[in-house]
Amino acid sequence: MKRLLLTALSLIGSIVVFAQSAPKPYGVLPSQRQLNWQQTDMYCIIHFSVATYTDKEWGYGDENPKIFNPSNFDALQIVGAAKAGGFKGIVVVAKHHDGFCLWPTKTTEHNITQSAYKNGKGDILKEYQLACEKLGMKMGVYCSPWDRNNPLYGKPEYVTEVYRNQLRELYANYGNLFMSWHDGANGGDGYYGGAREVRKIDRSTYYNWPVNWAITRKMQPGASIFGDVGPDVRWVGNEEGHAGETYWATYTPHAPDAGKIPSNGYAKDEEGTEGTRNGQYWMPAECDVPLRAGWFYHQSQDGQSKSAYTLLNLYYKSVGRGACLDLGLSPDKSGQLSDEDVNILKQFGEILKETFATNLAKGATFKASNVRGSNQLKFGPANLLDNSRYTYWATNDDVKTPSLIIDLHTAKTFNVIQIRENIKLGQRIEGAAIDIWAQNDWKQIATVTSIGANKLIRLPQNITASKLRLRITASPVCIALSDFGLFKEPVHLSAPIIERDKAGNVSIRTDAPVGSIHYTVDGSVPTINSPLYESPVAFVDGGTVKAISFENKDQHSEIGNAKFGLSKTGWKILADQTTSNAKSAEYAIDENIYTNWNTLDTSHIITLPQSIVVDMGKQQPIKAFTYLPRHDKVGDGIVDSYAYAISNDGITWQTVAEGEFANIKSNPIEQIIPLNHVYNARYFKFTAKRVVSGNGVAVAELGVEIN
Ligand code: FUL
Repeated sequence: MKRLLLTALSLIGSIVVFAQSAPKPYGVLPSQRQLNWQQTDMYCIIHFSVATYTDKEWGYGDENPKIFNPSNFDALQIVGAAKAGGFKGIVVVAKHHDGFCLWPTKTTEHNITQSAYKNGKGDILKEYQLACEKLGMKMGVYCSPWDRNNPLYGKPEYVTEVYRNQLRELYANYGNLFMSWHDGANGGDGYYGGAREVRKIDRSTYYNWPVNWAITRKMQPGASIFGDVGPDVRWVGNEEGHAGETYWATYTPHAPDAGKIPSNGYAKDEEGTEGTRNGQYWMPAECDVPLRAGWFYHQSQDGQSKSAYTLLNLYYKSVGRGACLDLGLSPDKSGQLSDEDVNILKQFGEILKETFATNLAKGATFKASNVRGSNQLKFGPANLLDNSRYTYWATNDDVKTPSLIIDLHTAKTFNVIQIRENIKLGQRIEGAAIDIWAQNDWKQIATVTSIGANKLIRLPQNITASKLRLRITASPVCIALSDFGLFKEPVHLSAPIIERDKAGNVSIRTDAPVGSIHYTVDGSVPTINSPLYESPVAFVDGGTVKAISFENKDQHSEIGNAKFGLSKTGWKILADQTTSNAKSAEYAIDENIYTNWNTLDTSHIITLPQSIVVDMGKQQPIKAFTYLPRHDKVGDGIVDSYAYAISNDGITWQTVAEGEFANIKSNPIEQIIPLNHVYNARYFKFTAKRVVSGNGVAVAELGVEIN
């Protein structure tokens, strides 16, 4: 009888165990569409349009469609290069702010049918679609809401008759899209059918976004909608390609002005970098960053593309923090990516493949401090190694800080640790630590402050261990971890860092000791036969310096490069001609990117324009001028409309350039403005006509290029 009772009890016990239900989800959850987007990890956004031919970042809208005439457009080359880089999709910029449509639209004349490409019979979108289908890549579209060409822009009909129909055409004709990208740059000056004026819109109401999103949902239910306010995917708040080290997929967007409703182009974007713990929406971040300095191709940026290892670093800071990486590619005038860019993508793809080919934790045995309901099958730690993002190790409801011992059985050497949560149950964990067993004790090697869909910890050096411990240190609820991995990134020598001091001397260094450093100063590729770097080199006139380091003749770093203008030695500010704050004006020519000529004032109204006048000491053949905006992530004082004048006596002036610095708020990189010919002058005057925000001007550096 007793035995019978015991058997019955243990039977009931095991039923209870098996009946143990899954943990209750925590907070807001991802939709299936968002889960699909999350698994994309990396994709590329492609900017190629009339601005490619006018060498601009933002076309004004007055471009003649005839200039769009690629001799060799090759969607397969572009999509193939992205695929080789490990990217799983592309987002095609179908229409940028200039309004030119790369597909034969019925909504405006300003489209590819008016171009010389294929005698007006071309359709760039279709070519991308076919290439994506052939190569098994996803495709998305970017259709700029701001349209500097369209005469109706600013009126309600632009949204109802033009923009929405453009979306409808794109959604109807180019297959299943994985993303629809809605830019936040909205309203401003433009051609607008010849009006050439400034058109301001109310960003919160003009586009009536919920109506546009309903069109996307209806026609492309699988497409994740990107925007400053999502609703599926948010902007990370910078164009540098990184999310916060602490990163939440949940987000509550806020308007810049308290009490207002946030919208695309009207949000506190900087909050997107980390997101909001326990935010109102599941709205993970996309980290967008161009491979080149700008989004469109500019010959002047050849040789300046981000290296494969720079991309790798961004990969860890985006995908490795639980966001997705969107890398900008820029076909040149021929309609293809440059060899340089193709090679970088290939190298990046190879490093990723090599790094993540083998999970060194495979074959490990786990000992968890707690397994939910003791149900090893359903909630046990073996689920961490089965390559599924959604099977998981979970604990009992009251166990929020469990630990897990990972026995690798033999010593393994790794430098990357991966941890993932099953995000179908929300983002739960707020802190974890990793220890290794060394000299008979546990030694902590890393900590994290969030995990989410993916967390890659890139260790500063290789670690060799046969036993590890994962400790969850903070979580409001029980845990649901889906993956654990250990990987080994291959060794590499990092590219030399090239700098120049105020006296015009270039020095080259590396992060760690190397065998030798070789360099060139004429833009050519350095090899082991190039001059050996021994001490700083005078480089007063400027140009491009490239350098490479060697460990031995077979093992070398990638190439580091830097472009310098004319050295500023002996330059002076003409205080009597510089508008206010002449003292801080020195900072604009001190070769220090962290100090600014700053006239911002909160106590009284500063009226623009404001000018700064520089005496270069002697006449110089000015080919181009450069402007580096402030670098401290503050938008106030960044100049977006300028005039540039030259003089030989500091009294009579000739204006030789005038225009806008496009996209400078989101991507505050150095602007290089070539003059229409070489001017010999001793003085130059830079005039800020308009700033993106704030009361006054802030300029990090001004420079001149003479070769
Ligand atoms: C920005 C745009 O203004 C840039 O030109 C570029 O298209 C980038 C991806 O988004 O907001």
